[in-house]
Amino acid sequence: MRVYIGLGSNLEQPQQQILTAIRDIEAIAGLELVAQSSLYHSPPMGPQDQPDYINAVVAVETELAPLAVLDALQYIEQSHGRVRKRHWGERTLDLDILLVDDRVVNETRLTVPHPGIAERAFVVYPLAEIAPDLTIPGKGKLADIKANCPLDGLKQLNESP
Ligand code: ROI
Repeated sequence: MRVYIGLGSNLEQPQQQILTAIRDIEAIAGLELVAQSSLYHSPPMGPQDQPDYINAVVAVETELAPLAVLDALQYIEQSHGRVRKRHWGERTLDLDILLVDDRVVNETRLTVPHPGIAERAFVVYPLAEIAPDLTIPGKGKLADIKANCPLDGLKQLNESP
C-alpha cells in the first residue's frame, strides 16, 4: 500500500521540523520511505497574521492499516511538541495522510483523500513532483489539477535530495 503524507510547519525552525519529521517517518517500523519532495516555502492559508510555512510531501510503502499509520504520525507530531494555537493557525508540525493507494476512507479520525487536497498549492505541487501520474479518487488527474492550481506564492526551496 502506498501512502502519501503532507508535512507542514511554521513554528520553531520549520525547515528543521520538516527534515526531522521525514527522518522520524523513516524510522517507524513498518513504513518504508520511497519518495520525498523538495521543501517548499508557502504563505499561510488561513489567518494571515502567522509566519509562512515550510511544506513537503513524502510517499511511504506499508502494510500497516491506515489508522495505524495515522497513530504513528500523531505520535511524531506530539514528539515534536506540537503546538496548535487556533483553528487554521500556526503549528509546530502537521502531518496529514493525503492518499492511500486509490482508496476512499471516511472514518471519524480519517478522511482520504484528504479534503482540500486539490485546492492547496502547497500539497498539489510537491505531490506532483514525486508522483506526476497520480489520479485522485473523486478529483481526477493530478496533472490537470495542477494545471488549474494557482501557485499562491509557493516557492520550491531546493532540489529533491
Ligand atoms: N498554510 C500553508 N501554507 N501550509 C500549511 O501546511 C498549512 N496548514 C494548515 C493551514 C493553517 C490551513 N494553513 C496552511 O493547516
